[in-house]
Amino acid sequence: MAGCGRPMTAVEPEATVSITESQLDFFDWFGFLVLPGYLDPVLDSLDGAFDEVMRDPGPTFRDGRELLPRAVGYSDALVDFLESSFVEKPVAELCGGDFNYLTSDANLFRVGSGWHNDGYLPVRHVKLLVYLDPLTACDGALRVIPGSNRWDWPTTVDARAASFFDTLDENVPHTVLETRPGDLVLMDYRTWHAALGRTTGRRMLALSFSERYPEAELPVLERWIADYDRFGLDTMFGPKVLESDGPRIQQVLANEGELRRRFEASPLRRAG
Ligand SMILES: O=C(O)CCC(=O)C(=O)O
Repeated sequence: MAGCGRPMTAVEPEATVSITESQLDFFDWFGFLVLPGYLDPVLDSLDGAFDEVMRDPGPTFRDGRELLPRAVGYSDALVDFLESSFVEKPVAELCGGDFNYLTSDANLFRVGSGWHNDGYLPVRHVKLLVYLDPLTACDGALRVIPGSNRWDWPTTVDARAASFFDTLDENVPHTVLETRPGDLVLMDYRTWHAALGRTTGRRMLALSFSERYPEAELPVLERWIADYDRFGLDTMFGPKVLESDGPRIQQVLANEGELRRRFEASPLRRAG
C-alpha cells in the first residue's frame, strides 16, 4: 500500500497465495523455502525499481559484487513492495505478526559466494531473496545445505566450517535452488549457502527480517546492527523507509546507537 504522501508507483496487486502448514514445516526443518512464481504479479515493478536504484544512487560497495545497502529505501516502488502482502504475509507467518524489518540490499554479482551462513542470532532472522535473472546450477544459482539451520553454534559447527566447506566446494552435500524471475526464496539466516559456478551479472534483491527481540536480547540486536558500520552507514534504512516511520522499523531504530557512534568515528563515513 502507498502511504504518507508517497505517490502510487504501480498497480498494487495482492498476494493471493498463502504459505501452507507443510511449507512452514519445510522451512522449520530445512531452513529454506522456494515459492515459484509467487512474485510474478509484481515482477516488472521489482525489475524496473532494481535497475533504477542501481543507477541512482548506485552501488556504494564493491568487492567483486556491486552492492547498494538499504536499497529499498531509495525507491517508492520497493517501499510499496516492502509494505505489500507479498512480503507481509510470508514474513508474518515465519517471524510473527510483530516482526522487524531489518535492512535490504541490491546486488549485482560478478563472482560467486563461498559457503557461509548469515549468523547465529537468538531469534529467527529470515532473508527474502529475489533473483531477477534465470539461474541454473551452471551459472550461480543459490545452493543450500538443507537442515543446517538446525546446527548449533558452536556445538556442531565452528569457525573452521567455512574454510573446510570451501575446500569441498561443490562436493558439500547440498540442494541447488534453480530459480527464474518471479520466484521468491526464503532462507533462515542459520542456513549454510553458496552460489557456485560461472556467475556474471546476477541481480539479487535481499530483504532481511527478524522476530521481535525480547528485552533481554536487545544488546545482541544492537551489536548486530552496529556491524553495518562496515558499509559506512549511520542508519539501516534509506530515506523513503525512514519517511514511512512504520512500526516494523521501530525496534531497529531504537537500537542503532552503537552504529551511529561507530559511524561518527569511521573513515568510511558518508552522507545519504
Ligand atoms: O550469491 C548469492 O546469490 C548468495 C547471496 C548471499 O550469500 C547472501 O546474501 O548472504
